[in-house]
Amino acid sequence: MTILLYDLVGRDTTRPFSPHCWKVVMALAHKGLDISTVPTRFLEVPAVEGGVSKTVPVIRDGETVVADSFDIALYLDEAYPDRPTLFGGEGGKAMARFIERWSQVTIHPYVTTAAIMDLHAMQDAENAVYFRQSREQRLGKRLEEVMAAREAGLGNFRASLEPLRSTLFYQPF
Ligand SMILES: N[C@@H](CCC(=O)N[C@@H](CS)C(=O)NCC(=O)O)C(=O)O
Repeated sequence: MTILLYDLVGRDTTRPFSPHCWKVVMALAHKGLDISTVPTRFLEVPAVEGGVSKTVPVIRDGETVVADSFDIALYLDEAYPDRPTLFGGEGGKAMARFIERWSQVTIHPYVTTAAIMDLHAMQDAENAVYFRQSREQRLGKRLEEVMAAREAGLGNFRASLEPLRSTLFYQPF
């Protein structure tokens, strides 16, 4: 059965931009499951599947609806044990959760602020207003000020990637 993925897009519906939705696309590909995407703009997220989540990704698999990229991965491994595994057991789940948290706490904040004006430019007029308001409220600054701090934050961000650089010494990815 085809799994439906609500995938975040801007003005260009062929260019989904949410890394959390990308993770689900990759998980579905790894498991060899068929996927059909529903291009979803920011302002459409609250109505997805009757308001099941404030964020995407959300999937529908038959009667089952699951939100949150990690929960979706857990669901896929449990629902499709005959397909290639995503976690390879409990140890893999714990390690994947650590990587997910590390990425959210260390990589995500800088990358999203560094790309903030590009993300804003990708939205249609209505969604651009929502994006600016919600992000400026969250960050306590104008988007232009967030953008202006990008260069100053680059050195620290590069240094924070050292665990990845050092891992690449031992293995290709
Ligand atoms: N923990 C969630 C985070 C998902 C998330 O933050 N999604 C963002 C897009 S990348 C979203 O839907 N934001 C809606 C909004 O800001 O209104 C997951 O991994 O699925």
